[in-house]
Amino acid sequence: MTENPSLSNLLKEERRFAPPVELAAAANVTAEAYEQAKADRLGFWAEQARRLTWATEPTETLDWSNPPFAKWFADGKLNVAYNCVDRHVEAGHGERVAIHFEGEPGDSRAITYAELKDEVSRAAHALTELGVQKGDRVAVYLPMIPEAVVAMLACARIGAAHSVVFGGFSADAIAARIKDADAKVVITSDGGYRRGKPSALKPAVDEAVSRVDSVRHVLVVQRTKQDVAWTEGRDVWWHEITRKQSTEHTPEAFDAEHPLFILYTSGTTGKPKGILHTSGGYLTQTAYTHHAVFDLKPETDVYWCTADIGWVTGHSYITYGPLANGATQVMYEGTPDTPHQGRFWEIVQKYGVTILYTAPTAIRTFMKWGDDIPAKYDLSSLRVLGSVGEPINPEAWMWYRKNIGADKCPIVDTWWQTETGAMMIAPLPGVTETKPGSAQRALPGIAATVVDDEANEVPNGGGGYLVLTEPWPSMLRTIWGDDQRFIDTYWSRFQDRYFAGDGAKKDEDGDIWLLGRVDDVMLVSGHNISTTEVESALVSHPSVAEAAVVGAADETTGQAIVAFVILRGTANVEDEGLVADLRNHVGSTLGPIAKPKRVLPVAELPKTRSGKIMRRLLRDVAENRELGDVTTLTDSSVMELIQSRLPAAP
Ligand code: 6R9
Repeated sequence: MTENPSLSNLLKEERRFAPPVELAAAANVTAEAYEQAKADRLGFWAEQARRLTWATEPTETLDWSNPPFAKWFADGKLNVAYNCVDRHVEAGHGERVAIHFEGEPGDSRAITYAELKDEVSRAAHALTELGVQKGDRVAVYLPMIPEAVVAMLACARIGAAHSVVFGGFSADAIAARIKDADAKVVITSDGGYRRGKPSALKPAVDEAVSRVDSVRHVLVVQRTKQDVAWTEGRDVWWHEITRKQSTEHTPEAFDAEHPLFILYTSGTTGKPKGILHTSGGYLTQTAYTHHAVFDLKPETDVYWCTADIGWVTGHSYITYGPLANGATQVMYEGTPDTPHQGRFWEIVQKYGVTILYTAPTAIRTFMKWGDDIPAKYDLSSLRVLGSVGEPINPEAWMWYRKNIGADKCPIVDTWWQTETGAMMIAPLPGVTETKPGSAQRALPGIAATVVDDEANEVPNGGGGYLVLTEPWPSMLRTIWGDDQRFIDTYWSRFQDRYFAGDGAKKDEDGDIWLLGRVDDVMLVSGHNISTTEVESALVSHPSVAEAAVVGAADETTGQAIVAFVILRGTANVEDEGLVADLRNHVGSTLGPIAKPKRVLPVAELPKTRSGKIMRRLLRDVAENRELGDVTTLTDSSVMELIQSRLPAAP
């Protein structure tokens, strides 16, 4: 990418936002943390590990004697569930609400830490009764209901690794994950509420389980009370088995490196990778980053992460980080437009949410729906806003700040991955002068940089590949059952450095800007162009709410830029002048080389369940090819919709 350094710096963003004075004055973490971690990185993490309660305090910090297989805090022992629940009750916070649950139909439930402790204990006994033992795997396929968190913590409590599968994934996807992890028990529900209707979950599990041999029991939470098929002897109602268990359960201490969970990343090709996370290092970094990046004050904050539990964001920033920190959080079951497009803001107002963590895909959707919707609600409780999942376009960032954050809340754009386990690059809300669209700096204790094809670090102003240069506590330990694939995928592209698979650039201050997946980078007339920058240029046009661009094979230029755009409320899809206008807008913002050859207005874009645009499917469309694997798509009808709108290639 460095052959054309100017092209990695197409987008110029000059806006700057200082941290709010009051927040900075009382911030959990100050600029000193960077200095401290720089002076003694391992000492810094050893200190962060003391946020946790250990049954045996670790004396070792990092064992990197067999890279890339790391061990963190290896001689320490702890119980993760004890850290997330019991210790807060023991510290006198049993009456604090852990979870304000808001169901899609409008039912709600507040669960205190004391109640959560009872529920987790009962569920832990139930799993033991069903034969689950330390070291086993349990698959979890649930909607966004508190039992999802309880199930994860119950597994952690008895030392069984959970493997959460997005509710709504197909029987195929569930079966493949059960098989790969050799799961003994599956925890599911009759169904969940989605878009105003009960939607069944158990049939997919029944089908998946019929195709594998390992599963002995299916534990079924009753949520919608819809009819379910029942296999006697195998299926067990959650409420029936947990009801009869004791609320007292002694947590066993496990090694810091004991497996905590496996989470599958879809990947673009090949079978999904089971990313393995372990206990002590993972919990240390999720707890620290949740404390530092959100400035969490557990006594007064009401935190809300809108992610699904099936995404790593739900694991690290709904279940583990916030609960390890004793936070009060909101958990919402449904979609943002049920029963109306103001549902999120109604929830912020109802619970007085102070910290909101959501994804660019949601923010762009809210932009499309219009400013007047959030304006109807009292959002004045908010003080920190977070973003995760994709690069956030500067215009979406500005919209978020202005319309949700009243032009005062700092935005923390957090870069990380399933593999990294916790946030890696993000501003600190009381320290960083933020820049719209940039995740900015590696967090204290984290080492990240940008390198070129030859692995040389690029100077400020240069672009290339994002790499992590030192091991970190919450790093994946391997790919489940496939150490070689772990080495090949992440540690072979650049020697001794972790290859994240993302393109990135450094600006003149050395701040990092993420440019999208390396697989998506376009090569036009010999120039590398990032999808993110062209998309951000399109989104900066007042008529565009969302954009996805791909490079499609082209006889003259190698690849040509094809842009799919979702227009804002009043813009007209049939307006030929608008298409020309959008092409010119990109040309004048980024330069003529970045001007899309074709701009196609569409109603929807193909996305994964975590909201990431699946550009490879759009590339298939743009090149008139048959569609590749669509199993991780949220809604498969979207592709038909796009194809039907497509004029024949010029
Ligand atoms: C947490 C999560 C990881 C990939 C990652 C990158 C993209 C996530 C981002 C971001 C730019 C951010 N990504 N956060 N890109 N800025 N703040 O999303 O994990 O689902 O494994 O995806 O998501 O491309 O490599 P995961």
